[in-house]
Amino acid sequence: MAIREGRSFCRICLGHCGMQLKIDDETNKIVDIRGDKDNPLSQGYACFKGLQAEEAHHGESRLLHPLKRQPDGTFKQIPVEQALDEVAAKLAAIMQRDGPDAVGVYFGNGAQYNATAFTTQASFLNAIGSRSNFTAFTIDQSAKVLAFERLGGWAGGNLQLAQADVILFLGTNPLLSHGLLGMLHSQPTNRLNAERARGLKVIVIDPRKTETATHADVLIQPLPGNDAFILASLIRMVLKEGWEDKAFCERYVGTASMAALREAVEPFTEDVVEARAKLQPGDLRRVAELFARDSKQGRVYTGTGPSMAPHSNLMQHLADTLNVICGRFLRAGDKVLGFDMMVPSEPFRAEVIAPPRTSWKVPPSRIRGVGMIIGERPTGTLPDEILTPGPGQVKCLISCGGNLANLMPDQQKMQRAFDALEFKVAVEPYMTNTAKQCDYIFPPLLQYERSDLPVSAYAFAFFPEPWMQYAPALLKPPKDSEVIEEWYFFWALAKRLGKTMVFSGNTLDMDKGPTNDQLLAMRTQHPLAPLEEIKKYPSGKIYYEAQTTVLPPRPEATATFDVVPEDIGGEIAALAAELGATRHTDGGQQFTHLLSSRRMRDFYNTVGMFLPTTRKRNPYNPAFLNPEDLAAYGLNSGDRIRITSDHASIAAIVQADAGLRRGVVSMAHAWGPLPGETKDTATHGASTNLLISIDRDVEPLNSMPRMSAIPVNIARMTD
Ligand SMILES: Nc1nc2c(c(=O)[nH]1)N[C@H]1C(S)=C(S)[C@@H](COP(=O)(O)OP(=O)(O)OC[C@H]3O[C@@H](n4cnc5c(=O)[nH]c(N)nc54)[C@H](O)[C@@H]3O)O[C@H]1N2
Ligand SMILES: Nc1nc2c(c(=O)[nH]1)N[C@H]1C(S)=C(S)[C@@H](COP(=O)(O)OP(=O)(O)OC[C@H]3O[C@@H](n4cnc5c(=O)[nH]c(N)nc54)[C@H](O)[C@@H]3O)O[C@H]1N2
Ligand code: SF4
Ligand SMILES: [Mo]
Repeated sequence: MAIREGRSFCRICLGHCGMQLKIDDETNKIVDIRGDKDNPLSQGYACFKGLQAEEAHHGESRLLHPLKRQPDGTFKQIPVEQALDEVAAKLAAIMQRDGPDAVGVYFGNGAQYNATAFTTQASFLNAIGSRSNFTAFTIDQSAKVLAFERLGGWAGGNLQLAQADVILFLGTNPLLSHGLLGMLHSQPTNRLNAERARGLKVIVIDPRKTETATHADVLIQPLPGNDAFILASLIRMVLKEGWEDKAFCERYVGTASMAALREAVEPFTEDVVEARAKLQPGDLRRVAELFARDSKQGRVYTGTGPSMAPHSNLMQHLADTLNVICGRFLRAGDKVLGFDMMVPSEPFRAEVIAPPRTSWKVPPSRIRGVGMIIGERPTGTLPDEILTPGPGQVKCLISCGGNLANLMPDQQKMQRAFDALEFKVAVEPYMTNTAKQCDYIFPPLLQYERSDLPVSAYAFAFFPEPWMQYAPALLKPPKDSEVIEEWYFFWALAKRLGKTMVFSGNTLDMDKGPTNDQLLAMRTQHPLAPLEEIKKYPSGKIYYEAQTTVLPPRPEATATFDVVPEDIGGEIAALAAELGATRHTDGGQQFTHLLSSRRMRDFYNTVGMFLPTTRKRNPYNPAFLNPEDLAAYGLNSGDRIRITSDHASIAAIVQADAGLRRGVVSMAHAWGPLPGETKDTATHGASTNLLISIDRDVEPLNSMPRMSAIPVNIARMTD
C-alpha cells in the first residue's frame, strides 16, 4: 500500500472545515479522513457528515458514467461526448422553436460550494440568452436581499461575533446547521462557548429549545409564524423606552422616518403579541432589555425558520430595522475582522448604501408579477413557469446539484411540472428522485477529486476572518469512470451551441477549454492572495495583514435607511389587522397544530440519503412533539400519526421532544418517495413538502412558499 497524505477542506456546507486525508495511491481511495488541526479556522473540527467522504466517493450508489433514458424507462450508459452532442442538439431545437427562455437551469446546493461551478450556470444562460435561472437561494432566504433592497445597507463591513455583546438568534440553529453566515460556521459550539466566556449574551427565539438554545441567557418559545409581530413589538418597546441609539438614528435614519416607524408599530403592544404567539407574559420585555437596554453592540440574526413562515419579507425588514435603530453596525475606527479574500475590498466606510430596489426595476415575471432577485427568477415560480403556456414557458430543465423532486414545496405540483417538461437533464452523482426522471444524467467529479477554493459571492464575509485555502485534487477520477466537472458540462454545451461564455469577467476560449486551476486563478483577484500564493499554505492561511478599519463617512454620503417606505407601511398595517386572530385557520378550516421546519444533524437536505452508515443512524425523519401533546393523543415515540393540512395528508412517526413547545409539530423536509409512490415511512420517511400549496400560500415579491408554521391536524394511525 502506498499511502499518501493530503490537506483539503470539506465543501458540503458553509463550515468549510479543514480536512486531513490519507489516500491509498494503488486503489485511488480515501482510507482515512479527519479534521485538520493545522487549519487556522476550523482547528481540527469536522462533523459526522464530512467524515462520510469515503462512502460518498467510493460507495456503490455513486453514478460513474453518463446515462441516457431508454424508451422503456431504463437507463443505458452512454459516452460523455456523445451525450453532450445529443443534449446540445435537443437544446438547439427547443430554442429555435420556443426561444432561449424555454431552457432553464436549477442550480442547487450540491454545486454551490464549488468555485468553478458557481456562476457557470448563469454564464451559460447569459450566453444562450435565457432568463430562466433558478437556484436554491430563492427558496431559502431571499428575504435578506429584498430587505436590503428596501431598507438599504451598511458600507462599513460585517460585524463579527468577537465584536458583539449580544446575539439574538431568531429561528436559526447554527450549532446544528453551521448555517449562520460568516459567524458560526465551523466548530460552532467551541466558538460560542469561547465568546460566552468573554461575556457574550445569547438570546434565542425558537419554538424548540435547540442545540443553540442550550447556551441561551434568554430563550423564548413562541408558536412559529409570529416573528414579524414579535419584531414589531420589540421595536415598539425599544422606542417607547428610549433604548434606541438616538444619535445613530438621527444621522442615518432621520426624524420623519423615525416618527413614521413609531406610528406604524404602535398597535403591536406586548400583551397582544404575547397572547398571539402564546408566549409567557414578560417574555418580550426580557428580550428587549437584554438586547437593547443592557447591550451596546450585537445583532439579530434570522434563519430559515422565520424565512419560511408567513410574512417572511416583512419579518426580515423588521429584524434589520431593529438592528438599525439600535445602531448595531461597525463604526468609523472599528476593525473589520472578516471579509472576502477572493476580491479586492472596497474601502469600508460608515455610510448607508441607499436602497437599490433593483428587483423592482426589472419587467415583472408572467407568474404572479414577481421580479428577479439578483438576476434570478424565484424558484417558487418554477412549477408555474413550466406549466403555464405562452412565450417564455420553460420546456427543458437542467438540474445541477439540486433535488427539486423532494425539495420543492407543493411536491405534487412540482411532479406535474416534471411530467410536463419536454426534456430534463441532471448533473448529479446519485440516482435521486430528480435524477431518475431525467432524460440524461451526467455524474460529476466529487469534492476530493477536483481542485477548489472557498465560497465567494458578492464580496460577502462568509468567514469570521479573511481565510483562504487551495484544495488540490487529491484523488483521481474513479478508474474507468466518465465523470465531469460542472463547468465543463456548461462550457461543452455552449461550445456546441456556438456560444461564448464569460467566467469571472474573462471571456473563455471556446475551442480549447480552460483547466479547473485556470478558472480558479481567474477568481482569485485579491492582490495579496493570487492562486500561486494561496497554494503555499496547505492548511490555509488567515490574511491578518489585510484586515483594516472602517473609515468615516464622506461628506457627500447622505443616504439614509428607509425604515418605513410606502409598501412596508402597507404591510405593517395589514399585519396589525391580523393581530386578533389566534386560531390556526386555513381555507376556512380550523387546525390544532403548526408544523415547523427544522434540519437534521446527519444530512444536508437530501445529501447523505445514499450513504448506508448515515441511513442506518437515521432511517426516517421523525415528527417531533412535546410529550404532553403525545400523551393527549395517547401516543408514544415510534407510533404513527397522520398529519393533515388543507392541502394533503402524510403518515409520519412521532418522537418525543421535551424541549419543543406544545402545539407544534417539528419536522425536517427532504424525505419521502415521489408523489404516487408507496414506500414505508419507517424506511423512507415522509415529505412535508406534500402539505404545502404554492398556488395560495406564497409571499408577494419572491413567491416564497410557506414552509413553516403550516396549520395541521394530527391523528393517531391504527393501521
Ligand atoms: N419543506 C421544506 N422545503 C425546503 C426547505 C425546508 O426547510 N423545508 N429548505 C429549502 C432550502 S433552505 C434549500 S437551500 C433547498 C435545497 O434544495 P436543493 O439544493 O435542491 O437540495 P439538496 O438536497 O441540498 O440538493 C443537493 C444535491 O446535490 C447533489 N450533489 C452532491 N454533491 C454534488 C456535487 O459535487 N456536484 C453536483 N452536481 N451535485 C452534487 C446531491 O446528491 C443532491 O441531490 O430546499 C428547500 N426546500
Ligand atoms: N445538518 C444540517 N445542516 C444544514 C442543513 C441540513 O439540512 N442539515 N441545511 C443547510 C441549509 S440549506 C440551510 S439554508 C441552513 C439553515 O440553517 P438554519 O436557519 O440555522 O436552519 P435550522 O437548523 O433548521 O434552524 C431553523 C430554526 O428555526 C426554528 N423555526 C421554525 N419555524 C420558526 C418560526 O416560525 N419562527 C422562529 N422564530 N423559529 C422557527 C426551528 O425550530 C429551527 O430551530 O442550514 C444548512 N445546514
Ligand atoms: S460542518 Fe460538517 S459538512 Fe459542514 S463543512 Fe464541516 S465537516 Fe463538512
Ligand atoms: Mo438552504
